[in-house]
Amino acid sequence: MNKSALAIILGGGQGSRLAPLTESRSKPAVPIAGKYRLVDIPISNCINSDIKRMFVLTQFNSASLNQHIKNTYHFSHFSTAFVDILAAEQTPDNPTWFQGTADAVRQCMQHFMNHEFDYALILSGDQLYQMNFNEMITAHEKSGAAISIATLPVSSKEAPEFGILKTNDESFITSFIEKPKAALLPEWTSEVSDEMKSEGRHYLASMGIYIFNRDLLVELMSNPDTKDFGKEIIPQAIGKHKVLSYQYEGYWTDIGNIDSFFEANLELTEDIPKFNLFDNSKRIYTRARTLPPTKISGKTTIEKTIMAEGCIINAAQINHSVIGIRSRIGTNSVITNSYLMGNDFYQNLEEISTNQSQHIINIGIGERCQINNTIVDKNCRIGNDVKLNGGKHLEDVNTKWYTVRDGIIVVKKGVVLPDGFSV
Ligand code: ADQ
Ligand code: ADP
Repeated sequence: MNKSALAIILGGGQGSRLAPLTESRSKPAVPIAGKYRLVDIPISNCINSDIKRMFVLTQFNSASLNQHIKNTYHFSHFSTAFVDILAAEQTPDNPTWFQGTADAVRQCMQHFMNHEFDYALILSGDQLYQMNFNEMITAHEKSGAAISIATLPVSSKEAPEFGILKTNDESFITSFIEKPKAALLPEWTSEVSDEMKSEGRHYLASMGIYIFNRDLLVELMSNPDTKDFGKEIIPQAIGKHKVLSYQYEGYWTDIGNIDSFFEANLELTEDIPKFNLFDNSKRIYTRARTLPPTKISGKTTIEKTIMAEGCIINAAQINHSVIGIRSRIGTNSVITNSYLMGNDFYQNLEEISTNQSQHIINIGIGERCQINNTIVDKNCRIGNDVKLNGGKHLEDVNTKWYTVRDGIIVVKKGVVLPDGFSV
């Protein structure tokens, strides 16, 4: 096990950009790819890099996050490995929630200081990527840097959403600007590889993945006025400390809003997805649930779809979709370009037939439904003949049952949509 690094995973602030998926759960617990949760990505990257001491910092500690971590990440009694959740606490000194990413780290420093480590590896909780952090730690050590930032070339369209930086010949960062306005961009181009140039990616962006030497982190965290890594800590460190840019060119995407979350999930259905769930050496771990195999009972046509375990499918057609654990889809229903998160439990046969006789809608998707460009959160009860047709023709709205963001319909967790409901 890598004993020099301690991982700190920033699990999320209010999570408003992923609402309504974060209305009833903390962001790290949001289900992705049909059977995982967001937090499984950084934790798996750490495990695959042999970094097995991890803290997950979250604004609120939901039952589902606790349950997931407790049931998933079991290490040997003979090792010092752990995954601990640290939620924002009100104490006499700190009456408020985390005020930003650096404030979150600051408020938890006493927990980190109980451990021996040379480097704090600070990670975001809402990114999809597979990265070996040891290569970054080696580059950090070799360069003699005090801070390293993983960086990636991006296009001018993406640049305003990121911290953008420039480096010298030795890859040390000479200047940094957090989320520059488009008008400022021409001053911020960097020399990038020919491949990146051909893709129009001329700007070096911070991936929000940092290594800090322990002593420097302690020093920087003693200043309570700095609340955020991107806005204050990093820009103020440039020129004062050696800050290395560790350039990465693999697949990496931010999944912090509904649009990018939806896209990243549906991209997993490509022939050769950029994010590879089928790689033995870079496994993504999650809870082992002992679910039954998925059963396809009807004459369902399935194309470009990933389907998790334990589903009962009678649908007519499923195309370009991600179908989560324990999903149930009724006859003649058509699911396209959608992510069904699935269900947390099965109803027993008695309950299903009692519900049917009393016209109560069962868990899952009913018969003759048409669902397109939609995310259906867990445990929803969708009646028969329901039509959910997301797309750019829809304006953003937020109702009791669903939200529309960027044309994507998000059906809220556990809602009941009556027969014939349509959007
Ligand atoms: P953003 O992603 O916009 O930019 P931020 O919103 O601070 O930065 O989030 C970083 C991570 O910390 C996310 O995983 C978020 O969920 C989490 N987080 C935010 N507030 C938190 C809080 N109060 N408590 C716990 N966790 C919290 C950052 C950098 C940019 C960089 C991009 C790359 O500031 O420079 O380019 O990441 O995505
Ligand atoms: P999420 O994180 O998706 O919001 P929850 O934490 O609320 O999910 O629920 C996850 C767990 O709760 C599952 O392991 C499931 O066993 C249990 N659960 C939730 N609702 C029910 C229910 N009505 N009956 C039985 N188990 C349930």
